Amino acid sequence: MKTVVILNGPNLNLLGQREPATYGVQTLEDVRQLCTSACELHQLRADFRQSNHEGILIDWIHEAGAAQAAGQVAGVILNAGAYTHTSIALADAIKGAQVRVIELHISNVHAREPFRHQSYISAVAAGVMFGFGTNGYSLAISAMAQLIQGEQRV
Ligand code: CA2
Repeated sequence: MKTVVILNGPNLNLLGQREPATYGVQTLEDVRQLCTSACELHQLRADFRQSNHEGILIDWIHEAGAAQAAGQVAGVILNAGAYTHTSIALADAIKGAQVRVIELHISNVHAREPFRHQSYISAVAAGVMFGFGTNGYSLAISAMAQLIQGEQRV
């Protein structure tokens, strides 16, 4: 059974506590449980993490790349939070680790401030999911399952 690594960046620990109009009412713990259930439906395991620190996210991407190469990890679902719009280092890590990434945002970033329209992650991602609220995590897990389907048959 392969693992989907679900990485959440800065301030996402505040989910469900503030800004419900933008991010909904579910807490990060609710999202973790949603991801565990969605992974089970696809015979996958969820490894769900959050950090407010860019370097830690980079270390986790490297770790996921090595585990993907070893056949243990399907890929990463990455909500990099505001680092999406600023971090060349995260993009370099994804490219360097050769890890499969689905970029995810809870909100529709393109309906928000112009600075949120820029993403350094999109260019190195297999796909992007945004604007579906926290249900986007479940949709991204389905997308990840489909992405690796051909690979698993070989
Ligand atoms: O829509 C998303 O998922 C974002 O990645 C969330 C980031 C934001 O900087 C991106 O542009 C879009 C912000 C995460 C902060 O989350 C909070 C949740 C509740 C209260 C305060 C912040």
